[in-house]
Amino acid sequence: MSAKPLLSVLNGTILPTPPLWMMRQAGRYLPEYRALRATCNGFLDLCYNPVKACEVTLQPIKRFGFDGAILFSDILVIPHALGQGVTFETGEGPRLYPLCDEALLRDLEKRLNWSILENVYETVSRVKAALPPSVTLLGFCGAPFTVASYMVAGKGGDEQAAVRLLAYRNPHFMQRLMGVLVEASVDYLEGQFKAGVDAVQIFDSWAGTLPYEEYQKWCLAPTLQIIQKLRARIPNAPVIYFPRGVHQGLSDLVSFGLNGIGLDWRADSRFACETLAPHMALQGTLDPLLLLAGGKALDEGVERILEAYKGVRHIFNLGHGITPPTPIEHVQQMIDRVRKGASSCNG
Ligand code: 1CP
Repeated sequence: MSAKPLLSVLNGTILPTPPLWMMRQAGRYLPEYRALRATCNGFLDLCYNPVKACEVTLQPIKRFGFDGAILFSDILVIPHALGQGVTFETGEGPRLYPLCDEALLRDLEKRLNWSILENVYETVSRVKAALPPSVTLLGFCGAPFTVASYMVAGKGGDEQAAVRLLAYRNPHFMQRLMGVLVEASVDYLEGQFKAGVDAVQIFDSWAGTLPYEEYQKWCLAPTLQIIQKLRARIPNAPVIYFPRGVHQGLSDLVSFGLNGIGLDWRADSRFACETLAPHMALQGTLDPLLLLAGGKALDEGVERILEAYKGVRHIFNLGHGITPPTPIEHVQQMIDRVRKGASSCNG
């Protein structure tokens, strides 16, 4: 067996016990995260502090022994590095200076704050040096549509109406914004690979808000460009794509050369195993609310997923990020359930 089970599943191996990590595994449900967070001025300060960001990345690995460590950062460091004003207000989520005209878009093309990302690459190097060799280090970025949705609205929520409206009213502007974000994302992911990540995930958290044709135009096309341009620089770079809320348009992805697809908690496992699994690893799909609920419902939910994805390349994960009120005992319960009998199966 490969030294890194998660990476080997991404590269084609079927394992009897799926490797496991959790979206948002470094975050507010962990007391050690909250303690370290309290020592920082703001959330972005933490993202750009390689010593602290490294420590936060390692926290869930030390506590739970996950098979994957995801770099601690945020999808909104890209707009910030391009020069857009970004702040995080406690309890309110991100706030950005809304991108509303050509002049602001031209400013972004200058990448005025780009060198700040060197801090993120340094975090990657530090994590790489500290991780056990069996743990896969995951980098990430937001997909252009999802990042643009925050850049245009200035915040999250509301089914991201502002960016959808912009795409209808001014597709030319939207196309230019996508171009800026594709180039920025490729450079950013290349920097992460050069600093030591083993694979990357592209988060398209708002992809499911679009009608099918718009999803093809604003989610699939730019994401495919990122993958192709990235692999021209980092051959065979392993990539996972997470188009949250997309169901009808998933089969389009079979020709993308993806290593993995992130499925949310509503995914149809039979469709995924029949149509997608021959082409890529399937990642997911536990409902984060089942993890919050715990008890027998959680045990049964985990068992259903293990059964549904038995015999295909599967990476156990949630269908979206863990919620802050989730008790850590529930996380341990989930892990124990997934790994029961693992020593006799995975060697
Ligand atoms: O003060 C805090 O601690 C703020 C909470 C927080 C955390 C822990 C935010 C603000 N971001 C993060 C870390 C983060 N964000 C990671 C780290 C690694 C890990 O998973 O452990 C990652 C991968 C992200 C990615 C991210 N940020 C996404 C994509 C995934 C998803 O959840 O859909 C999105 C949409 C964001 C934007 C964002 N950043 C933070 C918040 C609260 C939000 C969401 C706002 C909204 O609901 O629209």
